[in-house]
Amino acid sequence: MMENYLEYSAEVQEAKKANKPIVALESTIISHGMPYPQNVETAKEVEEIIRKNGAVPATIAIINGKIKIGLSDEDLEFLGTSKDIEKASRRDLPYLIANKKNGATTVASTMICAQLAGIEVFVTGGIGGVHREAETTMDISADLQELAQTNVAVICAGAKSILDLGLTLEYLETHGVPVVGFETDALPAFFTRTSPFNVNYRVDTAEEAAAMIRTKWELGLNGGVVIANPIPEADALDEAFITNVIESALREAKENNIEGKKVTPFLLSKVKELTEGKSLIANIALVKHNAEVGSRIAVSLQK
Ligand code: PSU
Ligand code: MN
Repeated sequence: MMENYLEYSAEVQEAKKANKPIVALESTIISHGMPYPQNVETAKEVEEIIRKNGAVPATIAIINGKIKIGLSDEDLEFLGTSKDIEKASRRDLPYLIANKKNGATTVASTMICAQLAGIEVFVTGGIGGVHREAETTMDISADLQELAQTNVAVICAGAKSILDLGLTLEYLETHGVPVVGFETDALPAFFTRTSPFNVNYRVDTAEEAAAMIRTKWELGLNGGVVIANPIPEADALDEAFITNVIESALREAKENNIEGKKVTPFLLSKVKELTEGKSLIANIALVKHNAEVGSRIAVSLQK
């Protein structure tokens, strides 16, 4: 049954047969997170980093109604250039797949597809979370609900402070999702290595991270683990600068009555515009760093 929905690249198919470590990658970051051509270039470089670290990359997207696990260069080019790729989260999957449409997968839907494909590790930039003023808008990313129930470890650089990071941690705690710092005690905030919050636990090696992830699932504690890996020092942005930028982006979103799934892309593109490209450089650097750490964790989990 599932074979009707899933389509593996030859590389991923081969890796599955040989029991090699596989790392899932999302595609919203390609279609909606970065401009062309940096989006496609970064996607390819990230895949290469994963290969160099002993794992096999599986970038995930919905193409012509198929859940593709592992993409060709043509697929990446298509996702990076086409204007009508839907942002596909959990609720969007059935419609897009039944109607043979195209969709770029978010953290939530990439986790779903990774689990369907038997992939345990997923590398991305930042996760969605509880938005500021969610107490009235109820805007909480489906990513958090997915982390509550789907058995995939997500390696990220924390979450952007366009969100309410405190409420995001509270939500994850309620749902039993451990937030683990990789070589850090502070919760990283995407562009910065720290935030006013701490992670729940700290690990200093890929082996420690893998042991904790394996233990969670062996105990039958379903759901994900967030591995928060701070942006490299040299690429981090100035905290006061990025705070100002984010405040302006939030103000503009409010003035324009942006809501629903448009909120996050709107804020991300405003941040990009207001930082004049600095955020893009930081974004690329942190994703590459996450790919390195994530593949080491995937290799360790496979042992
Ligand atoms: N945060 C980022 N970059 C991103 C996203 C979030 O810093 O690219 C994307 C991810 O795909 C994430 C999605 O899963 O946005 C969350 O969207 P929403 O808040 O609508 O759930
Ligand atoms: Mn939302």
